[in-house]
Amino acid sequence: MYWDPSIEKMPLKDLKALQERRLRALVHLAYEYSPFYRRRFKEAGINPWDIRGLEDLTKLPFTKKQDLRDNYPFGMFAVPTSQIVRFHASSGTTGKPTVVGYTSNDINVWVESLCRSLIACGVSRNDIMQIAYGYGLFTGGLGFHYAAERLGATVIPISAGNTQRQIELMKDLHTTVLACTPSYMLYLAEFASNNGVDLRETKLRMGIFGAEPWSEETRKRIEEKTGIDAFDVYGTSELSGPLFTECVERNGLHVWADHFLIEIVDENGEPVGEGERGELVVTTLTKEAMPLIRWKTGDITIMEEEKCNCGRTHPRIMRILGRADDMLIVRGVNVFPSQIEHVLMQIPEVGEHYMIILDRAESGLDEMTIQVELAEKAFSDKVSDILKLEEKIAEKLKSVLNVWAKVEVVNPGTLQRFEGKAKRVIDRRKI
Ligand code: DLL
Repeated sequence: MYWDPSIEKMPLKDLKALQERRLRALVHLAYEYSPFYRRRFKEAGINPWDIRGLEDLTKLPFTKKQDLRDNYPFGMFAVPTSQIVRFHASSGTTGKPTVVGYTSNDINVWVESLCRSLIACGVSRNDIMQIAYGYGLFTGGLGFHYAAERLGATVIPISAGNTQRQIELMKDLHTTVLACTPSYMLYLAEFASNNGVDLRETKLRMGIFGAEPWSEETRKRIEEKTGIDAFDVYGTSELSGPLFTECVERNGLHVWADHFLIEIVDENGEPVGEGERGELVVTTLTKEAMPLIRWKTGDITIMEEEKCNCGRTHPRIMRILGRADDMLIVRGVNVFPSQIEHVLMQIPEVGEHYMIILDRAESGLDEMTIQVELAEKAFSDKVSDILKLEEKIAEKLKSVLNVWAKVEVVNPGTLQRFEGKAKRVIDRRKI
């Protein structure tokens, strides 16, 4: 099923031509109406007329998170506030907040893009979608809300938290699709099981999980425990909010190339080779209020341009490994938390919840401690069993990722649970 087959299956040649036209219009608009980009272009010695085709894209400078912070709140906008119909904002927990504005057309593009994605992963107007992403300044709740309504599905706008109520409504209102972070899904499934509710006996058939990195192994665990199909969804507030999901083929997330032009670059900003991993850079081709040119998302992924078996021609990005700045460097070894998760979830005795703690030892070396919960079914109070398991996990981490970690196995239910984005890394090295 497609939302708009003429666009989703557009021949690649036509799609590229459309992108070129839109890119040319974008640079002219940005130069004309965005004081930020006019300044940027002048500093880089670029005239909008220099950008004639996609091959000229790399002449343009990158836009970075710091640019949004430096120009907070309105300095990145290309329209007067009278044309803005909504703001979303980041909480600013990792620095100064950032704000994103939307014209009515921007909202429309966002909603239509997510509608395409929802249809691609199998949501239909017959579905009842429980939206357990946070509503408010975070884009998750409202983003899914408007798209699901536009699709004609039934929305339960419950927002995140209040887990008991989530389960009650899920049963009573016959929820078929749940949208929330993967960490919240894990918590919800655990809560249900601790309260004698078998999610397999409800009407829930699929989940759309994102807003944070999660591994393929966690997908398997969620599916095994709950009997649902779990899909990945990616987006960032700067690009609008949740936007791209996997299709039923589940071999990457389709990026709607008529609105978003993507590149993958290495740490020096140079394009990586085909199929190589790097940072996702996005140019918004149609955003009006806050257009972004070569926006460095910070997210690490791989691009796939082959046409998908589902018939869609738009490129795909593979599951996000993590943010470049979330990469841990422990004793010279680089590792993403999602890679650690992937290894942990392959060990049946390990539960779904874990924490990574980084310390600096007196010797000056970095030390990583990984706390994992024992899986319910593996429960043992024999110290020797626990010690053996800790050793087994540490060995597996060493052999697969080459990282050395001290492993602490703790009882089920003891580590923190998360309703929104999980914070599983505590870095005490900087304190
Ligand atoms: O998290 C938008 C969103 C809402 C996406 C609901 C999906 C579902 P921000 O709060 O601006 O926006 O955070 C964006 O979250 O740069 C990634 O680092 C991370 N992220 C989002 N989706 C995924 C995903 C929303 N599927 C930041 N896998 C991004 C891994 C993800 N990381």
